[in-house]
Amino acid sequence: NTKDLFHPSYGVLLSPNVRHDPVLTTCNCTGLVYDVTEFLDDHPGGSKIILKYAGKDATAEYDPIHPPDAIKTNLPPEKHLGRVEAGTALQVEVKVTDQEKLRQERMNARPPLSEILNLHDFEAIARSVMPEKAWAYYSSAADDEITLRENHAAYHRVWFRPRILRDVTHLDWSTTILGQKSSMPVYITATALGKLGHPDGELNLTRAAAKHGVIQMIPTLASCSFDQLVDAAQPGQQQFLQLYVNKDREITKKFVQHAEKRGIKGLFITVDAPQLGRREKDMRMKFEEADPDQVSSNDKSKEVDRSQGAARAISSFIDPGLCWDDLAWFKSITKMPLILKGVQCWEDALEAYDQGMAGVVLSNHGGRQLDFARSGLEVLVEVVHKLGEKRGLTFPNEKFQLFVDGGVRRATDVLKAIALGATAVGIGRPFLYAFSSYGVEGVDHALGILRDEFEMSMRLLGARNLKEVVRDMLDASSIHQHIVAVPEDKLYHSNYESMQSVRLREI
Ligand code: 173
Repeated sequence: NTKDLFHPSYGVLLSPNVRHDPVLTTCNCTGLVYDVTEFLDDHPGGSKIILKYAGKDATAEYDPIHPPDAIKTNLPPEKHLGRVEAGTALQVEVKVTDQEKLRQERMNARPPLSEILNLHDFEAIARSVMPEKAWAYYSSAADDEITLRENHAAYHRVWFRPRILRDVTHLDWSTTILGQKSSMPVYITATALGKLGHPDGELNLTRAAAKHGVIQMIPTLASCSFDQLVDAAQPGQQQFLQLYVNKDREITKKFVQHAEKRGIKGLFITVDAPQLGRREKDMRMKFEEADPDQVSSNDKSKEVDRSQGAARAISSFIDPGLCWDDLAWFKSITKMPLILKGVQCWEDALEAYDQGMAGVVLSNHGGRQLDFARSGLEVLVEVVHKLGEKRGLTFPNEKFQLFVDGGVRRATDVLKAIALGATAVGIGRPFLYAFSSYGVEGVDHALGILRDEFEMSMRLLGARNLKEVVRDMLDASSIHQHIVAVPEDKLYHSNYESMQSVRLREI
């Protein structure tokens, strides 16, 4: 009896791919029903949210924040109650709000991709066309978002010293990252919950990365399952894995060894998130907040405070006890190159080198962790200097590779990091914005823009390949000055037309 399956105390219906169908007002009747009664207290996101959807189609809320294999992994087979016959399920009204209708209209008013000229443009469009919750989650950063802004601003304090009269007819900006070929010194860095922005989630990144010969770093908290993303890769396409370390090391061990078997070429262990930063924009969204009237939980201590935002709700498995002593264990369970992601000073970079890591990502997690952490670019300068002084290393270095992420929007930004000694640079949010507004074509276009920018910038810099992008091509003397005053050039300014972001067409 279908009605029993939907008894409000336990039935949760999950049906794939209903979320982005704007005309859908009832549940998809090929859906599956699960008894989650006994799982309630174990749900990392608390029981409230499950009870809110008990007896209803939970797919739309469930899908973006759980990988497809989450049910199989967490719920014993006897709790999989079965499939609902077409037409027999309770018809669950999914109201399309006025706000959602407006969003759809804005989506239809997107300019064609040919009008998207740079990575900033994707951000301007995504802001208007993404679901509000998704925008809040992706764009938010810690506290006052000072580090978020500094990440980009740091690039403005580094200037070029271009060289002239070199034959720049033929150019090559391809490189090798951890021994893997990449068409540019850029990789797609890990960002969680891709399906908040687009039904195909991180698959958009896998597909576009294949086309452009760039490497994708698969996030632990992808909306798509790890295997889905690996399966989607083309022959020869390489992927890295970003790892959040579980308090239960057996789970982590299994995941890491599975990743190695599946051909992952580098393990990026996140070390800057023993607790998630306060992303207030996301928190205010009160992600999936349960309706208090419908909640009948009498054990408040088991509840997760949902006002803490999407990320915090699903991050309780991350081990704040992770420490330097664990690195030997990682070396014992995998042969993949190990990279620490989220190193923020030369002392820790040196320790990582001494402990045999293959590299470090100088990163502050896109400004989403400790506010007033310095930019990766600034940290790069001190790391190159100090590791040279202490261990005689020169960069870029095959054996110990330096990566930077955060605030990168232009090929010129990337080239500054390369000239300072980085092997490659990670770009995250811009690709999320690209697929959230244009799907896989958006990411394809974004990578195409970067390619074009590399071509022009290398030619104008007088560098025919990345080996020729050297420290002497930069003036980075202001990098440690967090505010640089420049005398205002009044004549110049009076002639200067302020820049505009790309705009929606008339609605
Ligand atoms: O930055 C993040 O939002 C992030 O890394 C994360 C961590 C835990 C859960 C979801 C996202």
